[in-house]
Amino acid sequence: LTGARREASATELVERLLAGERLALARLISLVERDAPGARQALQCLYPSTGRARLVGITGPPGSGKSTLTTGLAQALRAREQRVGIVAIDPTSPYTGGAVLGDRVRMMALYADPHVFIRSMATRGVLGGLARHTLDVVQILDAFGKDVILVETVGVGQDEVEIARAADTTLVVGVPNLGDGIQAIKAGILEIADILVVNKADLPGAARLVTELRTMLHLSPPSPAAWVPPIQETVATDGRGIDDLLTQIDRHGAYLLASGAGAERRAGRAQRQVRAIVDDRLQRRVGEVLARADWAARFARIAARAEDPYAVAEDLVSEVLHDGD
Ligand SMILES: Nc1nc2c(ncn2[C@@H]2O[C@H](COP(=O)(O)OP(=O)(O)OP(=O)(O)O)[C@@H](O)[C@H]2O)c(=O)[nH]1
Ligand SMILES: [Mg+2]
Repeated sequence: LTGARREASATELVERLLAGERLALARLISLVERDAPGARQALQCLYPSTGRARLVGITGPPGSGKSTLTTGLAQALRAREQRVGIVAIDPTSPYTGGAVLGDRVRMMALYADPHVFIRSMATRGVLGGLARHTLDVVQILDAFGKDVILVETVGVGQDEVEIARAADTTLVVGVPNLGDGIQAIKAGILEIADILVVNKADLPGAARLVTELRTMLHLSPPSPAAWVPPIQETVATDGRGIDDLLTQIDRHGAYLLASGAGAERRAGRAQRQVRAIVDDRLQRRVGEVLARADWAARFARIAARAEDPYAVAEDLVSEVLHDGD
């Protein structure tokens, strides 16, 4: 009975969300983040209403100015009357405090705007994959009617790279004189950059970083070669370069459309999403099967060399696959 009631409420939330109710949006996101009952059904209901928003990933080393840049981009997009969603995968989110006053003032203006929706997601305590949850939240914002969704991640972990890979356009943000800045950019995230942003261009060393990045692009040309990532200098704190950055994002969007690379990218995203859902369900199933006490004895037998782990794993797999739900 409670199950049925919950289902009805998820369906009702979906209806209210599609009617444009912000409160329903926030509640549905919470539902999905908690993996609450009805969440999957709600996402399924929403799916036909998604696919219109442009997903822009903003990644880079800690403190490079991603949040400030995201704020600036959101403001510039609002000036073009675009509806904006922001998802910050951020252990120390300046959106929720901790930011210096100047940053906070800029963000408060965004918070007051009814056409901007900001969600910070904690990296810890997330059940299942962070990447999967982020994509779910993005889908909800998409269905709600956001034109552009900006996703900020610290470009360090595998989850973050995974999220960046899911974007239509990925910005990799570097800053001059970070010491290991160029290293951080090189370490696997340069290859996912559609646009390289040299932020804090007001600081000395910006021109040098631009030169270094240009050299790196020459040494390892991107594939597909049809798109060479432009390098855009910005000063996120005063808005310099933001409009040009937006122009580059538009250029990349046009390239994705004209070349067919966009459709390919989205199919790749769909494949990873399906795999993530399957992985998640299998993990749960394995957990459920393992929770039965009889496995403990078998593990002890493996330790005593009375059985081998391969045979036990085989039995576990067949139980996971054949045991009814
Ligand atoms: N000088 C200068 N400072 C900047 C610029 N952009 C951002 N900052 C400052 O750099 C600091 C970090 O900015 P954030 O936007 O929080 O950086 P972040 O990359 O989001 O940081 P994390 O989310 O913690 O990784 C803040 O104090 C900003 O005011 C810039 O263009 N020039
Ligand atoms: Mg940040």
